[in-house]
Amino acid sequence: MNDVITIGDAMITFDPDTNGPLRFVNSFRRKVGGAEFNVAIGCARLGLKTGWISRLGDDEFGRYIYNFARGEGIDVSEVKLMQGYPTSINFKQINGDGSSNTFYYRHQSPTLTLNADTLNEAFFEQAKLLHITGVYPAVNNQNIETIERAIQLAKKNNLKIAMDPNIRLKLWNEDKARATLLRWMEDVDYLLAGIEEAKLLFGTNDINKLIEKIKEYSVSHIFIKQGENGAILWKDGNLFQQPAEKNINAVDTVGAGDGFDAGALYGILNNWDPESILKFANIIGSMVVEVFGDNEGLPYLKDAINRLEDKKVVER
Ligand code: KDG
Repeated sequence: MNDVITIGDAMITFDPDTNGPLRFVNSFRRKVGGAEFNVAIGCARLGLKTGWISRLGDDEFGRYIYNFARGEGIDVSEVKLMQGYPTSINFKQINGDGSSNTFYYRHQSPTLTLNADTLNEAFFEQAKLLHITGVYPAVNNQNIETIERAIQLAKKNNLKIAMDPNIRLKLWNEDKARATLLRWMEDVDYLLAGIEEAKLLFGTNDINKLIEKIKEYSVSHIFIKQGENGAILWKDGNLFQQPAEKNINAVDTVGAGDGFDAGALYGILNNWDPESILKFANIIGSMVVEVFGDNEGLPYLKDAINRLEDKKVVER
């Protein structure tokens, strides 16, 4: 039985060796990215049984991602390598101020061969929680239908549903993102939103007003990620706050939100109290930004607990 299952389009991510406009970058490091995939890796490293539904190209990059996922212990029984569809790729640009831009090459994604009819219900019957994000449905229209079917299957089989809006305006416009994601809110149990995404969806970034609006849906846990301002969690009528971790040496902020999600899902599935969930999620997010790449910094459970307890580790 999987604790967490997710659906996503993973990509080969090319990380630049130097900062600044990509036209001046001559060398890249080949890594793997994809919002849902990152969450799957994060969950698996923490020890959750994790399954991933996807399609990859039947090519060298597809094989690399498949083996990477398998090596992380992710259940890849619903991942297939498809001929005629190249594995998606993206290039990251790191700007002088540390922020990043992403350039996608994923319009003919192999996930076009995955649709509502090809989702395997048995995979949902054997799982506790479905994690969805706004990236997968933004890649193409068919993926919207696939996620809608996944939500139906999750509901039918009593899975909890977690959603991170992860709004990528390079892939769809604000109106479409808002209409689609709000339509799914009725079925969401755990919302994991960045503050800017919450504003785009609910029209305000005032925390109290936001909570009032989100409470209209049947969400049991509302997480708002505020980057350097920490994070909040609303649960059972109570609001919990956690400041951002201090003394973080951030080198690459991409993937922090996915790390936060993995930590939050781990805490929820282990019935932790809200304060511990928030603290843990924050710590996982901060560990991600200290390492280059979208998922390399995701810790194993022991490392995360050491960090949580501020334990000194013997290094030599
Ligand atoms: O959340 C991190 C992701 O942004 C990254 O891994 C790539 O899925 C990705 C995307 O579309 O931005």
